[in-house]
Formats: sequence, structure tokens, C-alpha cells
Amino acid sequence: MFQPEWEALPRGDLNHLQDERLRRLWERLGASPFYRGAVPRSLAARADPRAALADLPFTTKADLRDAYPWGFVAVPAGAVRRLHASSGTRGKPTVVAYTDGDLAVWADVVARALAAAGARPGHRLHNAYGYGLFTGGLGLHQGADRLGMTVVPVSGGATRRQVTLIQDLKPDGLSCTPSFALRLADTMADMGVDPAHQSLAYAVLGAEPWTEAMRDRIEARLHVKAVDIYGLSEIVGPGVAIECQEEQHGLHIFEDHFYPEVVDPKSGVARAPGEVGELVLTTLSKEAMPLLRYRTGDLVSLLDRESCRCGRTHRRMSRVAGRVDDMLIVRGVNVFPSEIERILLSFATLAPEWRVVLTRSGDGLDVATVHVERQAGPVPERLAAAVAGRIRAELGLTLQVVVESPGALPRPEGKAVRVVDQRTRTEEAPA
Ligand code: DLL
Repeated sequence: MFQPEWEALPRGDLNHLQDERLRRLWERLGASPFYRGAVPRSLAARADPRAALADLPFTTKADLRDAYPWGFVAVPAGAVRRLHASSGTRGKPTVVAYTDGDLAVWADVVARALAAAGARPGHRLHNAYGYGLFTGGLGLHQGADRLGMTVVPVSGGATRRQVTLIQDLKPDGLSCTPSFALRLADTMADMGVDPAHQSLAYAVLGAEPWTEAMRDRIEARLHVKAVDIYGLSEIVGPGVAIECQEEQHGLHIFEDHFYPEVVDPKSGVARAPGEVGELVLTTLSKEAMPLLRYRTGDLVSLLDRESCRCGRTHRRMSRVAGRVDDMLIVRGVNVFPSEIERILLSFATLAPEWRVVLTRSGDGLDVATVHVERQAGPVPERLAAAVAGRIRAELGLTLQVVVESPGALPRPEGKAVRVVDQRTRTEEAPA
């Protein structure tokens, strides 16, 4: 553990720390243009800040957009050391600000995350998250630096060159999106490089949804132990939560800095442990841009088991099942892309490259077509029909399935694109 004094803090002490930090947060919010006046004075006197949270309003992405760019910044402009932005493609980005103190906390939590994945001081990290406004590249970089690793800041793209660098520089760890990890595996295969004979031992993968089936494929192909890292720029970037390599089961949320709630996305009422709902996070130590009850849009459940073989006391959440706004509704049936992925990858003859394209038929009905690549080599007859049949049987969903040849689907830089919605385009077409 990088910071056992925090990561293994006894539960009672952790609760106490959260209460203290929430009280200080109420005070700090007074300096934020958005929150000024949002926290009633009476709250400061309450003995139970964690319980009091439930009476406070949520903050949403729309609030951040409306306040663009400075409306949430709670420190003088001169105290802001760094800006990043969310990777959202719709409309204006949301800008996030950091003080020196925020950057230090961020480096700490990412160092913790890397250590949980198996990294140690002196190890080498091949960091293939994009550098720039996106928090992945610099976030992992600072954390690796803090842990005392050697960082190879390779960023995204140029996959063949990356394979050569892995062969030559012999990194212990890899950090990138799960889809890029697969691309590296494909490129190694193309180049005749055997991953079993490379130095990589662990991979820290996140920034996009992925499934257990995807983990199995990545671990088998790259010969690494793969753990899931979660975060979002609004809260800090990567390092909000991480799986430990001991259990690889649920992500420990670094609760001394980020207070989690899971709520019903419609009513906002708390969900019990084990029940899936929207993750809501409150920052406990953030200076430049403290956030109160931020609705992440990510669907998770809190695990009810508290103790973990790794010794961390921080609560765990399930991997992200999907986003509130990602749920597909195809002819009245609701489905998350991750459920489709799970079924596709249960076919050994299919590759983990896929996307679902939504269109609208002439009679106004939604049509969903899954395009999935097959593995190289012989393919069973009627594979597409078998896949469609299994999707129908397990999800109650009628989808068209198109099995594409290896390499046929586009590989976006950055996050994987699993859902392509072409329905609006049909509507906007001239009559
Ligand atoms: O993706 C931060 C990050 C960088 C996390 C590197 C992990 C590794 P944003 O660009 O603001 O920040 O996007 C945040 O990405 O709300 C989730 O919907 C999704 N996401 C992030 N990590 C995971 C994950 C970074 N492990 C949004 N599993 C979040 C599923 C994830 N979704």
C-alpha cells in the first residue's frame, strides 16, 4: 500500500475523518460562486454531517456547463495551478481547476491506485493514456512519479512504435484504455511479437466501460494482470477508485478524499448496498473546485462486504455497468451496451471489437445493428444468427448482427465508441 495510514484507516476513524472534512467543506463552499448560499448556516451545527448530506442539492454536469468556465472555482485565480477538461464531445467541455494541494492529492491517489495494481518504486510504466486536456495521461504520469516509478510518457497512437518500445524498454506496467490494450495485443500479433515473452506484468485500465469477459481476453492475450481504474475529470481524474490485484473484485473508492453515495437515478433516493444506482460523489479535500453531491451519471452498486484481502478499509463499488444516458431502448426493451458485450465475448470465435448502430426504419421503428469482428481463422456457419439468437434469449432484444472481418471496424483514438446513434440524422433528412 502506498499510504496504509489512510488506505487501511479503521472504519470508525474514517467515518470521523469524513465528518470533519464535510464540515470544512461546508465552509469552503462559501467561496464558490455557484454554491454561495447553497449550504444553510444551520448545517454547520449538525452533529452528523454524513447524514446531513442527503438534505443538500445535487450538482449536475449541466450546472458545470452553465457555470463554464469559472463559476465553480473557489480560490483566487492566482492559486489555480492547472486546468483540465472533460472529454465530452457534446457542446462546451467542462473545465476543471486544481491548486497545488489538489495536484498533490491527485498524485497520491494515483500512486495508491498503481500500487494496488502491483506497481512498486523502481518499476517502469508504459503510460499510453492521452496527454493533454484529458486527465488520463498526466494523471497516471504524476501518480507514477509520486510512487517512484520510471514513466515512459508514450501517450496514444502509433501502436507499432509502442510495441517496439515495450520490447526495448521492458516496462513492468501498462496504463491505457482497455480498447487500446487490445489494439496493442493485435499489433503484437501482426508484428510476430509474443506477449508471453515481454516484460509486462500488470495493466491499469479504465476511462471507458469494459466487462469481465473483456478482462479475460486482455489478460490471456497480453499475459498481464488487469485491474480497473475509475475516475472522472470533474472530481479529480483517474484515481477516484481502483481494484486491488489481490481480489480484482470491486473498486476501492478513496473515501478519505471522495465521499460516495449511490442513488436511484430518477428519485435521487439512496440505494442499499448491492443495488445498482447512480454514483454521486462529494469531494472532501478539493480546494480549487469542491463539488457537492456530483451526479456522475455512472451506474454502480456499493459492495456490502467491507473487509478485503488487501487490507484496505475503503468501501468498494462494482465496475461501472453503464451510464444513465447510455441505456439503449430498442423497441421498448432497455439494455446497457455492457450486457451486449458480455454476450458477444461468450463466443470464442468473435473478437472484442464491436459497436451497435442505431437507425430508424421507414415506419419509424428503431433498428439496432450490432457489428462485431470475428477472430482470424475458420468461422462457424450461421454465426450471426447464433449471436442474434443468444441476445434474444438472454436480453429479450431483437438485434441485427453483422459479423465483420478482422480489422474492419474503425479504431478511434482515445475512448472506445460502442454506440453510434444515426437516428437523428434520419429525422433531419429533408423530406
Ligand atoms: O476518463 C478519467 C480516467 C482516465 C479514468 C484514465 C481512468 C483512467 P473523463 O474523461 O472525465 O475522465 O471521463 C469520465 O469515463 O464518468 C465514466 O463514465 C467513464 N469511466 C472512467 N473510468 C471508467 C471505468 C476519465 N473504469 C467518465 N469504467 C466517467 C467505466 C469509466 N467507465
